[in-house]
Parts: sequence; structure tokens; C-alpha cells
Amino acid sequence: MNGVDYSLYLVTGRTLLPPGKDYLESLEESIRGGVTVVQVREKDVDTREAVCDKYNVAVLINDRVDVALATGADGVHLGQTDMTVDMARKLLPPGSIIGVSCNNVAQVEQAVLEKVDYIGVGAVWGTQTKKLTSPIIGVRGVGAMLKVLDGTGITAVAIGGIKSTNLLRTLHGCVSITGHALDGVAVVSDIVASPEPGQAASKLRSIFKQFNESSRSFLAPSPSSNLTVESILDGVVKLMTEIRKVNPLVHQITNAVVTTQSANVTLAVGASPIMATAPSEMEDMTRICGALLVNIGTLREENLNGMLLAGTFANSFRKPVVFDPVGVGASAFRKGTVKTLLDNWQASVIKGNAGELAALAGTTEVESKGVDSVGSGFKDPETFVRNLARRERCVVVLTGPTDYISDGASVVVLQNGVDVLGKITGAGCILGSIIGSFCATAAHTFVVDEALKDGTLFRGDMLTAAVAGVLVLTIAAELSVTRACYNGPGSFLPGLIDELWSLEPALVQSYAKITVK
Ligand code: 3NM
Ligand code: MG
Repeated sequence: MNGVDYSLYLVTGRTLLPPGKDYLESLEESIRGGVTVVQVREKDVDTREAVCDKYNVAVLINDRVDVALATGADGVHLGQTDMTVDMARKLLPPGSIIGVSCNNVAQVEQAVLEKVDYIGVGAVWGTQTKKLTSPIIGVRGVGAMLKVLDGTGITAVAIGGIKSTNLLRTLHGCVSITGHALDGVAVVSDIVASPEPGQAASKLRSIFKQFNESSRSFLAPSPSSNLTVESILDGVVKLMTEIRKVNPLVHQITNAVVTTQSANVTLAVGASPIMATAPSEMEDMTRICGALLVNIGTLREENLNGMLLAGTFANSFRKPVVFDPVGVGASAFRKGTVKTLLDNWQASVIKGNAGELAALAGTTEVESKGVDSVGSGFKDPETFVRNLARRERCVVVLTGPTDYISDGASVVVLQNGVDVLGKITGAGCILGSIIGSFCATAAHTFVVDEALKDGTLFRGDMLTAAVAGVLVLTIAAELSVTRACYNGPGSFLPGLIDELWSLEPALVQSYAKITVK
């Protein structure tokens, strides 16, 4: 059976049916709601489900080639410990579909060699439905597996804990650096355990459709393919003018070292800070704010839940999220936290120094000492930021003597700044607050209700917002050291706040040392 639509792949699970719900009734409702392919995964299965024939939906049998043969099913789904693909192919009629479960890149490579029809990638989230025998991959681990399928024609669905509440994050995050996205998602409990399986299926299907229509390309709303220095600087000037009119609220979960100066800097650039951390107020905060900043400096266990909730709510309200993985390389706790946070929600901008971004990317090319980067940085910083942006599916800002900003297509290179920025604490952290302020401004023109109707995870031009943040901070810093009262790091910081307060857009346009690659 060719031309199977894998977009919504239902795996059956009789034991999860709500009390009083009949198995075939639930199945029929879910197919009417939008399920496109069904895998029968029952311990004592012996029938092909006639209801699937009625709606012309492909039926695959889990594991049991004998049952597939006896029932005339369209194919089988094999786990890593089930019968081999070769053996199944010998037993099944020509043209039968064969899919396998894959948990890592090596298993995908094997599946390619065996020329399977599709793979099920899982578990992508934690699940109660099946006792897992392999590690949870996480949304951000799926891209590397999909990349192996480039040019093979093999389709891929993700499975494990996928629900309507995390589907958009799943689809947006499960994309390779080459742009290879999922062909569909496989679901058990979100449909089967629902008293209204038709509605559950229809909700999942419509999110999938919206994703395909609006966010399948790398960054929504528009990848930066024809950016010029002039167009970026025009955008920066526009944001600098708008920020004072919009006065956006920027919700910041940041660290104990910089909280006051981050709030002051936010005010100085024309935005309003709110520094809330309690989990129980995260929904209200993200609802009213224009953007969220999450900074993991001075990380404490009791802040994790708030960070997790804030980012998740921000995604669901389509508010930009700026993430600052301060000192991520310094401890296993910070590394694990960054993985958990980024697997759960989509950042719009990730900002870090070379040591932090190297740790985030899992390379040892640049080392860190606590929160500081050691050595001269990456050999090829442009390729590094471009690939990290593609992998993390967001804008990446690599700070240092030269700053590199990429959305996965273009790389903007900025060379403003002064050494004394490295002699005050939290220069990087205040940059996060300023970028967050411009992201809020860039997203402001989009009405939330309108945003929620489509599959875009965040709105507005996050690349220009990040460039604006870096230019505004570094040029204000250059001006601060020329003041008559400047006398070193102590007088630098108040001078910087004053310069941020009075900075004219036209000055930024003329002082910017910017190139676009
Ligand atoms: N296979 P739910 S996870 C059947 O990782 C199955 O291979 C998995 O159920 C794998 O959608 C899983 O309820 C269960 O989380 C998925
Ligand atoms: Mg099996």
C-alpha cells in the first residue's frame, strides 16, 4: 500500500480506554477525527480492524507477522528485539509496509540499510503508557536521527508522551540541521484515554496541519535569506523608536548577582521589568508580559519549576523566550537543567559566551572557567553559530570581542564594544535583558489571539531584535567610557545606564560595526 499518510498515527491501547468506552467505537471516532494510520498493538490481537477498511486507513500490526498475514494487514511494526526486517519481508506479501522503532542514530542507520518504509522515533517525551527500556530522547535529540534519513525517502514519526499540549513544541524541535522534519506523530493515550477520541484526534491533526503550513521552514515568520546591513540597521532603528512607545513588560527570571542592574537596564532602554520567580504566578506573568528572559546564573533547585512553567506558558502564549545558559559548562546540575528546559520549551534567542555555547553544543573546542570563557574562541565561529541556531531552532547570539548572531541562515557579525564591559559583573546578563526588551517590542505588533490560530511558535523578527540588543549595549558602552566622569569599572556602570537611557537611534546606525554573512 503506497502513499500512506503518516501525519496522525494511532497506536491502539485497549487498557487505556475510559470506563464504558468500547474499543471499536473509540477507534472509529478517532479515525473520523483525523487519524490517518492505525497500528494495532494488543497482546491478544487476532483480527484486522474492519472499521479501518471502512475509512480506507492503513492498518499495521505490532510485532506479529503471523497476525498481519492472517488478517491481510498493510504491514507490521517491529521493535528492536522483534523479528528482523529481512525475515518479516520474506514472510509478508510484496509491497507490505515495514516500520521499526529507533531510539538512536545507529538504529536509524541500520533501518536505512534494511530499507524499511518508516521509522518510529521514541520515546521523545516520558510516557506512562509503555515501560521504556531505552533512554528518553528528548525533542532536541530527534534532529540528528532525522538527518540520517536525508535522501532515503524513508518516513519518520515520533512517539512517546506526545499530546496536543506539547505537539507544536515537538514538531518545531524535531527538525534536523538540514531541515528534515517529522512526517507524523504517533499517539496512544492522548487519543485512546480520551472520552472524546474524535475531538482529541482532530485537535492533534489540526496542530500538525498548522505546523506544516506555517512553521515547517526554519524560523517563522521569515528566514533571513536576503538580509543586508542597511535592512538590519533600519530594523534596529525602528525597534529603538518603538520600544519607548510600546514600553513592553519583560518578565525576567534571573540571578541573584544581577537582578537590580538588569531591572535598571531594562528601564533605561525603554521597557518595564518584572522579576517574578514563583511557580504559582508564572501563568499570569507570561500572559501579561511581552517577553520572557530565563537566566540560570546562581541556579537553585527551587527555581527550576518556575523556569519550566514560565517557558512552557510563554510558548503557549507565543511570547518570545530569551535564554541565557550562564555557566552551563560549570556543573552537571546546570547542564542537566539546560537540557530539561530546552527539551520542554522552545527558546526564541539563546545567548552565551564561547565557553557556554560550546558546552551547550557538546563540543570541547572552547573551555570555560566558571561563567567565563577561556582562550580565543572557535576556529570558525560563523559556522558554529549557524549550526547551533539550526539545531536549537532559534536565534543564537555568541558574545565576545566580536559578536556573532545567526538565525540558521545569515550570520550577523558585530564588532562594537569596550574591554571594560568584561570588568563589571553581569555584562552578559544585562545583554539578555536588553535583547528580551527588543524581542518583546518585535513581537508586540502581533495580536496573541491571532497568533494562536497558526502553527508558529513565536512571532516577530527575533534576529533583528537580538542585533538591536547587542548594538545598543555595546555602543552605549563605547559612549560611557568617553564621559568626563569615567574613571574605570565603578563609574562605567552608572554611565552605561545613562547612555542607554539617552541613546539616539541615529547614533547606533552610524556607529555600528556590522557585516552580514
Ligand atoms: N512505543 P503515549 S513509547 C508504544 O518509545 C510506544 O518506542 C514507544 O504512548 C517507544 O502516546 C510508546 O500514550 C507509548 O505516550 C506511547
Ligand atoms: Mg514490539
